[in-house]
Amino acid sequence: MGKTILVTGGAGFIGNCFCKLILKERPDWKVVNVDCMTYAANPSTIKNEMNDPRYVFYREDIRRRDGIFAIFEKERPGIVVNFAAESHVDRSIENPGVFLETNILGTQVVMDACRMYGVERFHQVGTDEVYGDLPLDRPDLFFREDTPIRTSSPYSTSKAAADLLALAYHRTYGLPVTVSRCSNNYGPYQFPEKLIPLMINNATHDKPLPVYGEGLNVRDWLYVEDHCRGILSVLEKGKVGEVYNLGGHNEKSNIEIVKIILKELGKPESLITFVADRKGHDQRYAIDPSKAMADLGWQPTTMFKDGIRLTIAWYRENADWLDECTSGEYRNYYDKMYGKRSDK
Ligand code: NAD
Ligand code: TDX
Repeated sequence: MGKTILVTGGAGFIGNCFCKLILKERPDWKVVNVDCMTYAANPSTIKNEMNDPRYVFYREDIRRRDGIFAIFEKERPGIVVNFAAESHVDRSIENPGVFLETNILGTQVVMDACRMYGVERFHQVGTDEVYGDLPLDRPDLFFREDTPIRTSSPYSTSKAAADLLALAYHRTYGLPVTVSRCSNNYGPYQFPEKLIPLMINNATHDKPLPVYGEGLNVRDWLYVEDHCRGILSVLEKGKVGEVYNLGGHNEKSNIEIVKIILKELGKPESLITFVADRKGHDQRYAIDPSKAMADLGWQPTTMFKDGIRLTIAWYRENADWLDECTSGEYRNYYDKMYGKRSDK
């Protein structure tokens, strides 16, 4: 057996894709997934991996020091990748506390375990949202690794704090840390609170598509497997103490995305409803990925037009998975977030 890699948040959208990638492409690695299964995790997401003898799952919360240390004591991972987080900006605006607890203090617990047991690498999965936003009328500007941190939401602030704490653990304690900051991901298994799966789900059921503001905000979309390959490149070729931006120059406004989804599903644009804007809504995200490309030889391979078709097809073929996510708590969430959100 080769390496043991411990992944936190491996039952979520990106962490699960990463576990699947490692199991497929690193046949002598063992994968330990630590996830407390919040609302964002659907047990069906990990059901195939559960049968793999190279995969172990622990239902544990990264905020629980005793539980996390006990897993490290037993598994002795060589590599740790921290995906676990509260990840939805709108929820952070409603309830910031849990974002600070999981995203900052949870990261601290995982890094303390790394220090105690010794690891070859701790990798922190970060976001481009830590750089704030770019103006819509300056298409020449991009986020670089040395762009100042300037956060907008409680979510991005908690992620920035976690990045900085990880880099501080490197400098202060010599923990072998790397950080990646990625743009918006899309693909199978994304929880339908995020733009693309929410719009696919609503359009499929002929429900209104709630576009915030005028739909002109721009996001830089990356297919989830390309992100996971980027993280693997950082683990295998990246330099300790460094930050790597991951993105694919794939900027689209929200309204463009919504129209592409409607067209692909054969649904009318009359389903689009413009609703009250998100508080503090970031205008534009756009990554300059040239450092990762030059230093790691990484680059995205999935074109948006192919990735979005694959994604829509996956949601159509996995209606049961989507139904599992949208039963129960989701309905309360949806009513609270969108029920009283006035039309513009
Ligand atoms: P997600 O919400 O789909 O999944 C998060 C997972 O973490 C869930 O399985 C959840 O159960 C688990 N989790 C949450 N709190 C936990 C805790 N206290 N202890 C243990 N497990 C816990 O999120 P995602 O979209 O897969 O994002 C994964 C990571 O990537 C996050 O750190 C996020 O900030 C970052 N990121 C996401 C995007 C994106 O577009 N989705 C882009 C850049 C970076
Ligand atoms: O119903 C909606 N209507 C709408 O217009 C939703 C859910 C979103 N939007 C807009 C807001 C954003 O401009 O779509 C854009 C994308 O929104 P989200 O999917 O919520 O993503 P975003 O806020 O950009 O953050 C995402 O990318 C960076 C992830 O959720 C983060 O975890 C990641 O760090």
